[in-house]
Amino acid sequence: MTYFKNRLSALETAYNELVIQKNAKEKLGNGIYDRYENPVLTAAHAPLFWRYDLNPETNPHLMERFGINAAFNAGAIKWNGRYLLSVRVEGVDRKSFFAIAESPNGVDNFRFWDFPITMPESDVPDGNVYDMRLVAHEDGWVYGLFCTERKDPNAKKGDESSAVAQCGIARTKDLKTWERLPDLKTPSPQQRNVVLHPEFVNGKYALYTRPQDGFIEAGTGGGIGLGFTDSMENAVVDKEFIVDEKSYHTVYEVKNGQGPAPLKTDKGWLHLAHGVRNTAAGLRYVLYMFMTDLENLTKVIYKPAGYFIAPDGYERVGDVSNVTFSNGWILDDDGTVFIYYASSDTRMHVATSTIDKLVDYCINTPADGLRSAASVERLKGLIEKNLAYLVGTRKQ
Ligand code: M1P
Repeated sequence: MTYFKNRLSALETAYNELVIQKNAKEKLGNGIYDRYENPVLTAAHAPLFWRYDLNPETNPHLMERFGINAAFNAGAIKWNGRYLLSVRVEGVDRKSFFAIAESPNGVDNFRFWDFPITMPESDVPDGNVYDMRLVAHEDGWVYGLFCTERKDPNAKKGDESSAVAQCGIARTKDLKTWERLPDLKTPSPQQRNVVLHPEFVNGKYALYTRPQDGFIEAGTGGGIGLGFTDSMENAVVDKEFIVDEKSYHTVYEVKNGQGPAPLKTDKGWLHLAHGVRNTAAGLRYVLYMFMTDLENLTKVIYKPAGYFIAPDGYERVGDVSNVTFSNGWILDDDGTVFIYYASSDTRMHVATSTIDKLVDYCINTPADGLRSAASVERLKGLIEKNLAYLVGTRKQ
């Protein structure tokens, strides 16, 4: 009993120290956004009463009974003045589920609600669910669109890894009780990273898609698509218009996918997405940004070259190393943008910026010239401009 009490007390101390830990901006940064010193959520943020049987009679060794492996790829929403994340929590059994974590300020003190989300299943049970995007649509519902993955019914005998990914859809009014709607139907054999646009477009719901041939490979598919459906209760997209293609020798040459729903600005819709390229060490996932026209959602109007956020320092290492992934951000009334991103399929971080800075970044960062020589010309242009400016200021 002494052992149990001492161990529980030590566990509680460590947990409480973790969840009240303050977060501070990293020094200097790049002027576009600020990273923070600590992750906002990790597996260790899961409450002790999720992980342990706390009754000494039934768990005298105070062992974990439900291990949590990771907390990552979270959707985000501001709700009653609080910053909420719909976190992809992954158990040691590799199954993901969703749980809401709440913070008073968006950068620290995130705590999970007592219970995870009970996501109703559809007619064909989900094998695994993950990466939920939360969108408060102008129709009055909050939608959660996520990936539902099931074993490929056509997998050959002995093939235990082929899967089919599709877009699961649920909606709620309180983030507690969820109504499951039928999965999205599209012409593509596989779908991940489907995101609901927050406004109606010509009276229809608009959905960003990611048509893909295989479970991992984009194949002849790929790119961020846009399609329309009359209803979310039986969502059907007949045609996907490619908004942003994958392209050779870029950070999104293998595949890409929409992050959270885009933010509306007076200069256009601001998008955060992930791009994937291949390396000798495997796939590398980075975040990038672009803007689309306010009227024509398929028209990219600004797209800075390269990545916006890439794995840095300890972010590079995790269950799936060299990955940054985002499916949630929050725009505050004062223009602050909280960008929630996961590193290496393991933990959640925040970066903060403002809507003005992000629009400036998109408009004034040169686009990818797609050739080394074009990059050199662009750099020379900046150097010449700066040197002329510096000489001019010295003369004054
Ligand atoms: O492991 C990296 C990411 O891989 C997938 O993303 P995509 O569909 O673009 O390949 C997803 O499984 C995602 O959850 C994961 O973070």
